[in-house]
Amino acid sequence: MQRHILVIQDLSCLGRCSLLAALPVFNAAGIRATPLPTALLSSHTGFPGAARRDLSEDMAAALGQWETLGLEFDAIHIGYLAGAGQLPVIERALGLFLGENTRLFVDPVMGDWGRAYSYCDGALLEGFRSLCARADLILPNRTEAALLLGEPYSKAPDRPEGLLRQLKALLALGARGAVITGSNGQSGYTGAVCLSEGMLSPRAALTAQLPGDWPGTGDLFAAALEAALLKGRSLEAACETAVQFVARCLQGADASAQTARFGAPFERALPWLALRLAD
Ligand code: PXL
Repeated sequence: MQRHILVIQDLSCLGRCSLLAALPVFNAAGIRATPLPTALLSSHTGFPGAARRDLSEDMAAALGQWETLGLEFDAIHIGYLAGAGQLPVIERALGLFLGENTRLFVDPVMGDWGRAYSYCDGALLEGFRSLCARADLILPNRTEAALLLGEPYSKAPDRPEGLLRQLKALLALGARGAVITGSNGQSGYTGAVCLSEGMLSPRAALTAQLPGDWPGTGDLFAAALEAALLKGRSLEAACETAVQFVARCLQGADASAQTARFGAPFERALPWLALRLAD
């Protein structure tokens, strides 16, 4: 049976992040992906002057129709929300579609490089904390992990003990698995560390840090990792595939700020991912 995922995050028209990145990745892996857009933006927020519309009402209307259609999902991904005001409609979506065999993936999109995005307030942080507590897997970056744990963001080079402690603390919040992504930009490496209830020890998947400040790499990473999990791979193997996929998206790409802000040229790495995740 073809796998089916409900992808709840924004549609940003320019900048190849969120839905624009996630849907092709799932599709290349042979997974059916149904979007529930949380917001419509003319571009991601790294461009000045992005026009932004909160789609809460449209989400409720879509759920009203979908409720009558007997839909089933193997997984639900929750990413960028328009704000804490959307938590009730997210709850409704989970009430309708989070079945016993549905995996919940939460990417608590709240900030990057040590700074919370301006739309992230205490209510959204609390909302993401409780969503994370119910998740099968959460995928915070280093900034978001610190926010979830109520810790200051550390600019110091990554230390394995520190990341392990954070992974364990994230599982203590209630999540059954956690992946911390990204790097502090100083070590020359980037990638992810993961731990789940079923693993004896944490695992790291690393790659050389490539130049450029690319929006959407977290969304590409999350989609590739979730696709691999839905294709039956272990968390450790899925992490490795997702790290390699993002590296292949960026290898040799023009990393000038003028180009990179339009997002990673992931299209050329999709055939590799499709082969890697073929049945
Ligand atoms: O990739 C995360 C993300 C998602 N959605 C919007 C964003 C960003 C990061 O800046 O601006 C609208």
